[in-house]
Amino acid sequence: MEKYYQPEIETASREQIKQWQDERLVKQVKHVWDNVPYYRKKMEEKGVTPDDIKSRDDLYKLPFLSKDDLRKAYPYGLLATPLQNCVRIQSTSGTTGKRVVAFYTQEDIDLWETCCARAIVAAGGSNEDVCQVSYGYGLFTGGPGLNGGSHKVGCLTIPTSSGNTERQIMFIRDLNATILCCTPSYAAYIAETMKEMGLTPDQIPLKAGIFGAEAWSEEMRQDIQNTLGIKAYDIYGLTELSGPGVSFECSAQTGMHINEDHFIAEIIDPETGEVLPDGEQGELVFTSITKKAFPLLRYRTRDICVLTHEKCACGRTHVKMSKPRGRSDDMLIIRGVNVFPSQIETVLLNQGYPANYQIIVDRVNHTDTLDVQVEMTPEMFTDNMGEISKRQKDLVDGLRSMLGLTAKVTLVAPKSIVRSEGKAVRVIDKRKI
Ligand code: DLL
Repeated sequence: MEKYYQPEIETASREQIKQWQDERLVKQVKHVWDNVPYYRKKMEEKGVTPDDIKSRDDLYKLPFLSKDDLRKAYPYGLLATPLQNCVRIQSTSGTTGKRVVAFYTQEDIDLWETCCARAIVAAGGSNEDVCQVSYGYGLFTGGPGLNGGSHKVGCLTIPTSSGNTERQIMFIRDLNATILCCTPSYAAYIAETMKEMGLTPDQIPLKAGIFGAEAWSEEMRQDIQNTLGIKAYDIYGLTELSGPGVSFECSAQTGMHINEDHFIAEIIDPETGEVLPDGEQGELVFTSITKKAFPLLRYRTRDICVLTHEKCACGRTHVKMSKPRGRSDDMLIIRGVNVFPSQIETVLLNQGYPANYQIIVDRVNHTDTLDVQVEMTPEMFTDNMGEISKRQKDLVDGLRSMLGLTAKVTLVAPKSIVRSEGKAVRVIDKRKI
């Protein structure tokens, strides 16, 4: 039987959800207008006042916020409550530019942790469980968010943070951890290490994993599930909106329910900004309707995905988003062709390779080059050159039919690609360096 952390909210009628969104949006717009001169100016430039926003149907009238706005307004420009009311900041890793600093009141932290608690319960967690949180703790939101959610559910929480893989495995085994929270790439690394230690899935107490913070393919999910003998659930979020738990997967494992009592989601055409209907792929835009300290309206995430209101078997009524294919700024344009690293990952895993790869893009004689370095499994490893070139050719063919582009593939020895304990760095784009 499906369990919910807050059944009355998670399975509320669509009318009820709309009513919450209408009321909360109207209040939030007023709160921002009164307290955030930066956004008020944007509204004035667009000729919109709080009186124009009577329900969520008017959302499209509001101006967008982008990462660029966050940089311009750094650090206090989007703060909507006095600093005395704030109790914490978290910050992004800054991989795509200057760090973003987000502020939280105690209530903001509470609602964030509640969202994470919903995710843990959806993954089968209860106060009987031991939840090991192997996301990084600190400025990154992964550790603190899932830690708080785990407390709320009443799990025994093991705050290992990331790194020190052998110690991770020791705790999982000695303290019978049943739920593991970390990035999918770190989960794959932990799984690989356990396999090398000769552990089989039935010797590992884990039953579920809550993995997110980076794009990962269905194939990678299968791999992790098989090696650890668990069900692997996706979780999504971003610092700007709170952190993990903006959306999470349920037992159906077919997309992530967005916590719509706190966040309104839209999909827009990234070129024109036009709102797209359900089922069309585009850029995800969020409006946070309950947060007080750092309430972003129509924030462009740059994540590309699809929304669906189709009925979910789990009984939750909140809209589902597909796995993001990665950020629009992760998308590589190679010889004019759009390429997402996750497409490359799908080809590799389908041909039996592990998710240990690196994508190197360069420009030689004015032409883009795509070099994919792929690690062989120990079973595949051979010095038979004929065998290696056949394997490489199969990968080149697979990539060509997935991407419509010829890549160079280099097979490398097991363990030669650096493992990730947090978000994996898969792409080196030398054109930008
Ligand atoms: O990664 C928050 C988080 C922590 C989510 C732990 C899930 C688990 P940021 O560091 O601000 O926050 O990065 C946010 O990561 O815009 C997406 O591009 C990407 N991302 C997050 N979750 C997923 C996911 C955290 N499940 C950015 N699938 C987002 C794909 C994801 N991409």
